[in-house]
Amino acid sequence: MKLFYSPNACSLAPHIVLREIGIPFELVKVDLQQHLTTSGEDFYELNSKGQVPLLQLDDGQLLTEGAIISQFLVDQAKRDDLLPKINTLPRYQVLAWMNFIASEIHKAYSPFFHESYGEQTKAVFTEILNQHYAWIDQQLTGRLYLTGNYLSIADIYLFVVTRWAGFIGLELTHLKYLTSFMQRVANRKTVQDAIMAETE
Ligand SMILES: N[C@@H](CCC(=O)N[C@@H](CS)C(=O)NCC(=O)O)C(=O)O
Repeated sequence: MKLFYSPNACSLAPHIVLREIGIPFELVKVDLQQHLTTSGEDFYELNSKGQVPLLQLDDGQLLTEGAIISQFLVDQAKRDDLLPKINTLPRYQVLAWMNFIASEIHKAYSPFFHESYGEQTKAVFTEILNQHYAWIDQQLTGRLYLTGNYLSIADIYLFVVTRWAGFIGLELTHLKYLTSFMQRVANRKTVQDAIMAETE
């Protein structure tokens, strides 16, 4: 399998998942300014959305959308610790978090990464992110991870997008449950290896 990624982008989430399930994979770096891979391929030819992550299977089939790529990977690996079995409520509780993170958190960072958004828009999204993170901090009270005491793909996704708070100067250290959650996930070897591999 090949994972097309950009350093520290949302593609880090399926990258960490690949390391958690321990299957062989290849990383292909994409320059998101030029939309070119390191070998000079036009990335739009592979993914007409122009976005990472993109997963390419050994037979050439392609899958986009990070939240879905993570589900596909853990299902393939039968890792129901990272995403519980189909037809059980805990699975849909993890998926509810995945959807919340994708729709409410991930995209709320967009104004900070595109120059066309003005300061007023950034202020609005700072407020939105602060409200969501205060709520997430409450949800983490008395538990190690979002849905209990075991890591799931939702925790990995939340970790990846919440790292961006540091890049945009969003102060979250007053949220003590969220802060210890971030540290807990950051301490995992798979996470450290993935971040290191992306910075090489
Ligand atoms: N809905 C997509 C969004 C992916 C996305 O926003 N990717 C960003 C990096 S985090 C990207 O590739 N941006 C470059 C572009 O849109 O041209 C997903 O969840 O996978």
